[in-house]
Amino acid sequence: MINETIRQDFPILKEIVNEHPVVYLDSAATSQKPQVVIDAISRYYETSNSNVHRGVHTLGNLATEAYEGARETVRRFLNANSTKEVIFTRGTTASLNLVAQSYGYANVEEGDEIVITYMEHHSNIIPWQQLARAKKATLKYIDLTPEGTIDLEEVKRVVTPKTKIVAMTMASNVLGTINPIEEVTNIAHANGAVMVVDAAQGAPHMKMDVQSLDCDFLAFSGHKMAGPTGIGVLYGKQSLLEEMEPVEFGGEMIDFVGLYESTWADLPAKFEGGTPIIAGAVGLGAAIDYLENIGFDAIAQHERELVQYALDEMQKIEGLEIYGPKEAEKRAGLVTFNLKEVHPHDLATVLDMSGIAIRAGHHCAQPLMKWLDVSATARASFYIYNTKEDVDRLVEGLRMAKEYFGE
Ligand code: 7TS
Repeated sequence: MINETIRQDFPILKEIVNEHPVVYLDSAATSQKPQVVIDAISRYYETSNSNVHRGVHTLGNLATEAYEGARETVRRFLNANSTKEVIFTRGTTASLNLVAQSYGYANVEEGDEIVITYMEHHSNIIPWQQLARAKKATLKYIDLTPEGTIDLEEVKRVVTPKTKIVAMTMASNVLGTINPIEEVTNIAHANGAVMVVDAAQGAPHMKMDVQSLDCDFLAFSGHKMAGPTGIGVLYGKQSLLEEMEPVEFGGEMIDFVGLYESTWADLPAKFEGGTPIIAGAVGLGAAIDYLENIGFDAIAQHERELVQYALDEMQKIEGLEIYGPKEAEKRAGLVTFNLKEVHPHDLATVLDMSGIAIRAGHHCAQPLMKWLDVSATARASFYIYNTKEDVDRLVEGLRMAKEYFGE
């Protein structure tokens, strides 16, 4: 169960910010890291650091074991069939770009369609815009219901036999909405399209199962799930990855290099050109172990309770508008809002004076801001270490800000 002891695992939560104990409510941007993850990275550098896959000396073997062990941990977390389906990348953005540049460029042709939604993060929009432009394909958007959810009838209307790729976020980093990925995947497949899942806001909060989702690709970042920055994952079905071309060429990813042409290594090395992110993978493996030890059901339950409490308390503040579904069950652990007449940047600055860290801006989702008809919003996002007291501090801070701005 989630309790006070979890907070003790995160050294940064003891920091004082502007003379107040920090209240960190920006985990959707990046989560904090528990001591076990920090230690796993230090221990790797202290005891096993070397380059991987060189297979001659002992440290090299230890580093390879640590790196490939982390890949097995990710495979288990995703319930993927094989570690060949787990590609380490720099993060969600790199993973999605890899799919667009490799699978997309080889399979999308003039007149084809790529389908996304209005609630995507820029990193699940721009790679597809670029691909559509290069291939003279059409980029189409699935509209949202007024409460900011996906309606499967709308998905069926927009996805057609011309659609080659459907790309959708598992959970919105602004609305919080959790999307029906399995059902959308079925619609994509019925039309002969592949399904790409942006799990940046899913993987930190819920158990993944790529086999039951049946998605073709799935991307996530380590740093949003208690792991370090600079490491992420692209899951892809083996049959698709086998036929795809690499996008980064150099060391590690080759089989044979001739003067004028070369052949590629087997999966997953084919997509991991250059010295890989070894310490990052080790840290991600430790983070997954840590989260699994708490249990993803307990994590989801804790976040639902916090979001419900936050929704209830925040709705009592006059002039405060909350975006996205109003029921906690439909949401990941975040609340996005605006306080009437107060710019979210000013709000975030005033809260920071009390040690409360929230995010303000367009959250890398400008098309969604347009859909919401706002230029920016404020967002409080929760993770395993947040408590009802944090929500109370936020609500108190919002009330103070309201007074401060004379509302
Ligand atoms: N997709 C979603 C849904 C995201 O929320 C983010 C990051 C990304 C992709 C990109 O992940 P990256 O690790 O490659 O950067 N979202 C946020 C956010 O909401 N605030 O800062 C980053």
